[in-house]
Amino acid sequence: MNAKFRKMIAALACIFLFPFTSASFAHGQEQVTPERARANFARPIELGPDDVRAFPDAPSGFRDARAGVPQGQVEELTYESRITGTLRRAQIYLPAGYSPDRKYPVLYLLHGIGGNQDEWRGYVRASAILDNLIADGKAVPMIVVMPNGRALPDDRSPPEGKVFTPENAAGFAKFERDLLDFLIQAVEAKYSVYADREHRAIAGLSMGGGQALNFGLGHPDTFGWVGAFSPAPNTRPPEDLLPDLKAARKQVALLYLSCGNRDGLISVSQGVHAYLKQHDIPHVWNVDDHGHDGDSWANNLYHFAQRIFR
Ligand code: FER
Repeated sequence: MNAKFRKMIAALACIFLFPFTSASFAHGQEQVTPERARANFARPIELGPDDVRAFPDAPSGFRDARAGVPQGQVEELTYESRITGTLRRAQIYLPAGYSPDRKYPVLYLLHGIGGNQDEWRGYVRASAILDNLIADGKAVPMIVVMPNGRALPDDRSPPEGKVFTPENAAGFAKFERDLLDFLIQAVEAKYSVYADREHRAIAGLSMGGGQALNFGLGHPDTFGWVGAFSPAPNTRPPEDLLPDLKAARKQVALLYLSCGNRDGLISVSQGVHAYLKQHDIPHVWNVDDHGHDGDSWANNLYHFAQRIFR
């Protein structure tokens, strides 16, 4: 092959492959389409020396209801949002023995691109995880708010084929103001909670993991504890996540990042970890042996919930 021809092939490869390179991927601003999402999930997984477990998986039964363990209560909160112009719904986990005579810290727990306010409770079984941890004294009694992170007038989970669309993804970005201006106020008006950054955590899975990083690190005065489990390509570029590195070093009580080593989206969190490491931002980086699935998210909620509010 002559040199000119080879150059032409290289140029063509650049044009066609550019949308799938980590540079554009990491920037998270790409159009969301089913094809792009498929390509993102199918990215080759390259593991580096840091991409290992920080913790073993949870002991078996950690997300099953256990005999003798008092169960928290899950109820629905409705709140008015001027972002969507609708009455919105969130699931609220109240720890066993919840009493308005005490004050509780609050974890905002966000779902994935196809999910809704029921995903953590249903698919992941977050309530049982919290019940068991709290009963064992391994987690502080806390309120867990599981909102619908798709801030659209119609916020139902889209039908198959409409999940990876720019419209659906836009709802997850709009949720930032819904959360900050409407949901938090509604939670703090109804429940007996502490209302400061030391007692507010935000975490999420996949699309919700990207939201937790974007909104949690973007609003350090609001959230002291941040967890991102398998964050999706909606994650802002690492250098935009933490514009004030000095403040971040001081302010973030816990920054917890995890992903499965079988998850095609792992390059998103690898990019965040590399940036945090480069800039000496203390964080947990837990790479477990799961995929983009509930086993990883349940295990990482188990570890994250034990490390917040203390
Ligand atoms: C993408 C692939 C996956 C994407 C989002 C996701 C924003 C989200 C996955 C999930 O929430 O499970 O390209 O683009």
